[in-house]
Amino acid sequence: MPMFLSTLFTYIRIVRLPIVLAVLFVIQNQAFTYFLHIVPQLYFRASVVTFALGMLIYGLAVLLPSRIRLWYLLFVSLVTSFLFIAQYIYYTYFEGFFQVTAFKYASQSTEIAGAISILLSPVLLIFIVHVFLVVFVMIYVHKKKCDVFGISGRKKIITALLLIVITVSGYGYLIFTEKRDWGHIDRLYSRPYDIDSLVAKIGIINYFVEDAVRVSLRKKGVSKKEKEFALAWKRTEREYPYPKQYFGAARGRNLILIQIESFENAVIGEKIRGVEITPNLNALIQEGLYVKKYFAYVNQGNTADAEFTVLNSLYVPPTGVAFFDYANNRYGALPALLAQHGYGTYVFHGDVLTFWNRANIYPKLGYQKWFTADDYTIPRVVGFQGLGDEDFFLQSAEKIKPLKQPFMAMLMTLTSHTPYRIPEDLQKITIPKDSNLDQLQKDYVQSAHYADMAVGVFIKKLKEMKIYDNSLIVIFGDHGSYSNISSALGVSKDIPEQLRNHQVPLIVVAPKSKIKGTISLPASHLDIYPTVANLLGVTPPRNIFGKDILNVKDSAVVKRKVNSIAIDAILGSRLTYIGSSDTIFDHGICEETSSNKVLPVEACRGLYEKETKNMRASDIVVRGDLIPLIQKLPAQKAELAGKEKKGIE
Ligand code: GP9
Ligand code: MN
Repeated sequence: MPMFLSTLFTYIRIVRLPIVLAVLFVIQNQAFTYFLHIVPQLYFRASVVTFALGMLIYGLAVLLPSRIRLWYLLFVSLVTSFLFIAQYIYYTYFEGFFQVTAFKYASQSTEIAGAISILLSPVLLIFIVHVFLVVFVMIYVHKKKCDVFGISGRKKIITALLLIVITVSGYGYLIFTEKRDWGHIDRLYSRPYDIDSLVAKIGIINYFVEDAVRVSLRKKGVSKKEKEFALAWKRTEREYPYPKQYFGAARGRNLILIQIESFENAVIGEKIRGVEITPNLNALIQEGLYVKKYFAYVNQGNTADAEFTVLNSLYVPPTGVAFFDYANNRYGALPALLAQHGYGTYVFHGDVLTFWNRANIYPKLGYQKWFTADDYTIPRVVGFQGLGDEDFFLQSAEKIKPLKQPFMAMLMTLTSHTPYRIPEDLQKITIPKDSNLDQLQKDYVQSAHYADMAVGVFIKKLKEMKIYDNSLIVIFGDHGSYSNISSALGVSKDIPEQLRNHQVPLIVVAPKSKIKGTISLPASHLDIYPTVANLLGVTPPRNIFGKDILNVKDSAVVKRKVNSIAIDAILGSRLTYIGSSDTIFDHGICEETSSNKVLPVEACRGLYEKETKNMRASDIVVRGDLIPLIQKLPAQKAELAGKEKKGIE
């Protein structure tokens, strides 16, 4: 045998236990993905990256002093074994992955404890086998008084270099494939969407490491000063004029929230060659209440941010994704409040439960049951994730039919998701050849028209099921379409540019009630919770940061810059503030909202400070997990009965 080969074999023999453990590590990860049916099944990529991690954590043993090498391997094996098993059981139970932030509540996980015996499966043995192997080697070494590694000097350096090469190549391969597939690596770390897909790519233990790193890097907790600030801000809050308008106007009704994907206000009321793009929503607007200056408040988490803000009336944090980073906070969300008032609380969405980490946060928001991808069949593939809105609504209606009333149902559509392409036979709008719309905008209009049709089908079903008249129906878009549709259709010119692409409709229908008309006060996702609670005759807790739009005279909507606390624009009912690029208040522009007349910037200082404080307090509450503390504040004092009652125009 040539010299270099024999050296190589000797070398492999020396480091064989860590290599065997690293290979086992890869097999265990494959088994994890396979038995839990995690899709997509990217076995090769996950194996390369898992091997890189396996070599790193087990290979390190070779570099350690001989007396602790095996003990180190035993320790690492026990840790990986624990993580595999814990994640396996957790996923089987919750359909999601355990997050590092949930450790603080580990002692309270009585829910899962009772079910553990049912969740134990022979598959779990695969995740322990390496511990037995290390123990066996330990006994063998002890008996034979030999050293399985016997490595020193130059070989240690080679080993260290080799470990670096393997690790860098493994993770390098991951980065390469990610860039090739998506053009960037944001989906791996800063913007992971679906944890199933992430785990499929990097393996479960890599995911756990990533999650731990993310948590440790994130600014956590709040200072005493910050806490005092948030509490003081909340204490200054005044109750709305009493008696409140429309309090209990929809008391005892079901609450049906319909969140339409990427649905912009720009298409509402618009026609193409005389054909309405949204005939069904236009009809609902006639029947109910329409908030015409309504804005989505989302950051990196898109749909999930809309859910977060609508259900909590909290700002999404300036960085990261609340559904990931604060999934284990304590909330006082709308579903939880309604559950306390005897409502059954349900959410319906055609995507998998791991998307946006919904599996972990839904129970914390107070949902009692969720219907997701597994609960639907896809008769034909339509648009994003395959489940067309019409099928989604038809199947959801069947699930709603037997529910005990009153219930809260949140339904979130999928079809009008980018890239907005739907099958040709479903494209029912004839767009003229000489239209100024580009292809993306044309596709968008078609998918918006389709989504509108699907809502119409659902409303018809609700009527047939005799649920419609006893419901409060709230329809809104989750966020903009990022297609510049509003400028293409030439609408929303009176809205500051910074907010134009974030304008979505808000329609509230309570059939056969006095809840009707158009509201011109600016409003946002933050305001649905308090407004709906008022209509249902339920007093919201103090942890909300939005306003009841039926009970305020003035209001404002803030647009923050992406991933920042800096204010881009504030649209107030009286004043509008446009932020400058250097984010210095004085460098911004202050205008009168009604006339666009430029005023001295000082005129906007009060508005700017109030909104900044409100956002800051909300951010502190989220970061510091302070909702229970806020809820302990004494009840608000009602302001004296307002003489002037601002009604619906
Ligand atoms: C994912 C779906 C779309 O489940 O709600 O999310 P988005 O990409 O808009 O955030
Ligand atoms: Mn969305």
